[in-house]
Amino acid sequence: IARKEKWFYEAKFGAFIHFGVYSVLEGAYQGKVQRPRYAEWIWADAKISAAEYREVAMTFNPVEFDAQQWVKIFKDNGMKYVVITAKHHDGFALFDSAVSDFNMVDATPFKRDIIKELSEACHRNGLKFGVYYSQAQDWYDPNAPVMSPRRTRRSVMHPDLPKGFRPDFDKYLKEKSLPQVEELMKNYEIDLVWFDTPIDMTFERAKLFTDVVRKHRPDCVINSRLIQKGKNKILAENLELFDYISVGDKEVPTTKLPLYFESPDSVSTSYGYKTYGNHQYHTEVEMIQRLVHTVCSGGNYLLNNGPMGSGKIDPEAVRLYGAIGDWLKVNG
Ligand code: JFZ
Repeated sequence: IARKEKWFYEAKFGAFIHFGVYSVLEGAYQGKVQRPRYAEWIWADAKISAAEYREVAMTFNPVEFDAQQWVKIFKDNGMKYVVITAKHHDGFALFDSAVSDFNMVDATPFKRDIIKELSEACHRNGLKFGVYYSQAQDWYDPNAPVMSPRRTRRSVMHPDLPKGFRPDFDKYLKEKSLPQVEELMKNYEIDLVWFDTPIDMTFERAKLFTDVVRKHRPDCVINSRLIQKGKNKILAENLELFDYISVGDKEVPTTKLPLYFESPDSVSTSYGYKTYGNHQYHTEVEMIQRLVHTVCSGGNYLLNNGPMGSGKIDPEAVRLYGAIGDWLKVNG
């Protein structure tokens, strides 16, 4: 049966990209070095305020960004699809958004629509194009839920909030998250949407996203992190909401799952580009083993790179992708 997910089942290997304002900071802010965590979490971890983070956005000017060149690297090394952070937890949109001006066109000197350029380059080269969208966490919007108050204090991120502020998650969903997902679906050719960290996502809330996606792009593939945590205990009542299962990072499931799966991983210990703190790249042997293990267990391997704030792809990621690509050319 020709199902809409057929291309996804056959893809096996894709490129994940974490790119945003945090790429400029490389895991440190004003001498505060981020230790083990992911560089894309720097706003929360270095206790930056929204006003300060907006200042950082003003320095985000990736003049070396070249969609065609990025796509060539992915394609030459056997990757069949690309998933990029259209909006991560920091609330910054990499696309031209009328819903929030905290976006690439309105809040940075670069003013170009990264999502438009990259989606077009992917399709020109026969790759599928997907967007990561943080549907629940959004540090820029005080109405969005935070992971845990200990990790991410709303009052630190938004020092001007009135005392006793009561966040209204449904207001955030209605005014930002859902309209931005709708913008993405209407204005770009999107083949896959990658939701993440489903804090407080009930079935009813998740259904609103599924409906918006399927209304505009019935063939768009949706991942399980819309509502399920990155674990493999999938609730039967949620199966109608998504098309495939994103398992935990670097994980290969050992139990039979009710749907096709994808395992996300990164070339290093961070997703966003990082040079400070305890930061290490994996070896090419580790990467090839994980790719083989994942694909032989019946899933897709989604391997992340974090481009530099300049827009240049991390040379070490290029080298590791190249090593995998070379291996695939002989053994694939
Ligand atoms: C999430 C994000 O918080 C992170 O910044 C990155 O985007 C990553 C791909 O996704 O982090 C997670 C979420 C779930 C798991 C691990 C990291 N998990 O279930 O193993």
